[in-house]
Amino acid sequence: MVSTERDCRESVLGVRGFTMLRIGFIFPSSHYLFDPFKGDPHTHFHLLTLLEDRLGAQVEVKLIDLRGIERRFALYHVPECDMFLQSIYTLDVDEQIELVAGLRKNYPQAVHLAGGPHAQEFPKEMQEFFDAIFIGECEELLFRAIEDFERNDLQKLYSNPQGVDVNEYAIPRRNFLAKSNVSRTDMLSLKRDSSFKDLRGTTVLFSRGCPYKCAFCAMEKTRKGAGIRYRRPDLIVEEIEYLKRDYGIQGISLLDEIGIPMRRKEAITHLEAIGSCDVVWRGQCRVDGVTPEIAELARQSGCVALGLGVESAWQISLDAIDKQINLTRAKETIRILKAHGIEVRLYMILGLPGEPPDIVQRSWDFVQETDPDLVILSLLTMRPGTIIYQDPKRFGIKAVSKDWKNTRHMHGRYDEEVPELTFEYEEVTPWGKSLTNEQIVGNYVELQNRLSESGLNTM
Ligand code: B12
Repeated sequence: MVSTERDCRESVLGVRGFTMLRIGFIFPSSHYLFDPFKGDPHTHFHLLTLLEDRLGAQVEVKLIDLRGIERRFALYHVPECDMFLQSIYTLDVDEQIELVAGLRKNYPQAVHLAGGPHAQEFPKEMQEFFDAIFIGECEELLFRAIEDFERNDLQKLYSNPQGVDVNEYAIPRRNFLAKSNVSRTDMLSLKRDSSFKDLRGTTVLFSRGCPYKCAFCAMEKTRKGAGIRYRRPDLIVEEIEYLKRDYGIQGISLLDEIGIPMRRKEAITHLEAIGSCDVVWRGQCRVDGVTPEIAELARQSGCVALGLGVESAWQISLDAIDKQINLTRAKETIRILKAHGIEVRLYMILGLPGEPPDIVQRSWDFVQETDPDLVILSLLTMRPGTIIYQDPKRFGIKAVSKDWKNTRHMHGRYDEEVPELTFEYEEVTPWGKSLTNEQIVGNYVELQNRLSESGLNTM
C-alpha cells in the first residue's frame, strides 16, 4: 500500500528520537564511463529535493558524489549518516555492494536502502546486502520507510506497482552539488559549429517512462502500465529559468528517452515551453517522432542536435527487437532534421538478433547514404530488466552470464581493450545461421574503425 503525503508528514520523529536524521544518497564512481560528469544524478536530485521540502529541519540530506574517486579510496569520502540510499544500476552493483560492506564497518548503526533498475530486478539477492529494497516509483514509500525506521520497524521490501503523477513534484534542485559540477562547458558542443563549445550547460529530464517495448532496453516492469509522462509546460519553464538564474545555464541536454512527445499537440506545447526560455538544447527521440512541422518548431525552440535511435540498418533485426520503426522512415527523419539545420546523431547497435554476416557493410552504406554528423555505436548488452535478458531463447540466445562488468554497451577505448559479450547465440536462430561472438566483436571494432577514420564517432 502507498502511504499518502499527509500520513508521512505526520510522524517523522519516532521512537528512535532522532533530532535530525542524516540521510546520504550515494552516486557511485561510474569509473567505466569516459567522462562521468557528462550526466547528472537525477534520481538523487529528485528524491533529495523531496526529502528537504517535506521534512525540512528534521533531516540533513547529502548527495555523496563518488564520481572520479578511485574505488579503493571511496570510503574516505563518505560522511557518517543514519541512512544511506543507493539507486542500483547493473554496471555499478559490485561497487555498490562493496560500499555497503565498508560502510557497515565504519558506521555500524546506519541502514542501507536501495532502489533502481537492478535492485528491482533482483530484490531477493539485493536483500542480502541492503536493509530495504524499493520496487517501482517510490517517492511516497521512502517516507513510509523513514517512519518505519524511526519506529524500529524498517521493512525489507517496499513496492509500488503504480506510476506516480510526475507533475505533483517540485522541480529537482541541484544545490546538492557544487556549482561547477552542475554548470559545465562542452555540453552543447556541435560537430559543425564550434561556437557552442563554451556555452554553460547541464542535463535535464522532463519525462518518465516509455510506451514502447524495445527488447534491449531496460525499462522497469513497474513502469509498463504507467506509460510515458511529461512534465507540465509551466514546470519545464520553472526548471529552466531556475537553471539560468542560479547556474548561468545557456544550454540544456535533455536525457529523456523520447525528448519530443509523439503526440502533435503535446509536442507543440512542450517545445513552446522550452522555446520560451531562450536556451539552446539537444536531446534524443524516435525516428518516427518528427514531422517537418515538429522539426521546424524544434529548431525555433533552440534545438541544435538530436540523437535518433536507429539501432540497426537491417530491418529484420529491427523487427526482431520490436523497435517498431522502419528504415525508410528513419532516412526521411534524418533528411528532415538536416534540412532544418539540426545536427543528427545516430545511435546504432551491433550484435542484434538476425544480423547478416555483411552487417558492417550494410551499416556503413546506411551511414554513407544518410550522412549523419555523429554515429554512437554500441554493442548489444544483456541488461537485467530487458525483455531479451528475461527471455533469451526467443531471440536465439543460448547462454547469458551474470558477468555484470561486461554489460557495457559503449567502448570508447575499444582500441585498447577488447570488448567481451555476456551472451552467445545458438548456431541456428529463428533468423537463420547466427554470428559468433568473435564475429560480433570483430564487426563492432571494424565499424568503429571506419567511423573513426571518417571522424564520425568523435566530436
Ligand atoms: C536519466 C538517466 C541517467 C542519468 C542519471 C542517472 C541517475 N542515477 O540518476 C545518467 C546520464 C547519469 C545515466 C547514466 C547511466 N545510465 Co541511465 N538512465 C536514465 C533514465 C533515462 C532515467 C532515470 C531517471 O533519473 N529517472 C527519474 C528518476 C526519478 O526515476 P528512477 O531513477 O527510476 O527512480 C525512481 C524509482 O526507480 C525509485 N528509485 C530508484 N532508485 C531508488 C533508490 C532509493 C533509495 C529509493 C527509495 C527509490 C529509488 O524511486 C524513484 C522515484 O520514483 C533511465 C531510463 C528510464 N527511463 O528509467 C536510464 C537507465 C536507468 N540508465 C541505464 C544505464 C545502463 C546507464 C549507464 C550505465 C549508461 C552508460 N553510459 O553506460 C549510466 C550509469 C551511470 C551511473 N552510475 O549512474 C539503464 C539501466 C539498466 C540497468 N539494468 O542498470 C536505464 C534503465 C536505461 C535503459 N533504457 O536501459 N542515466
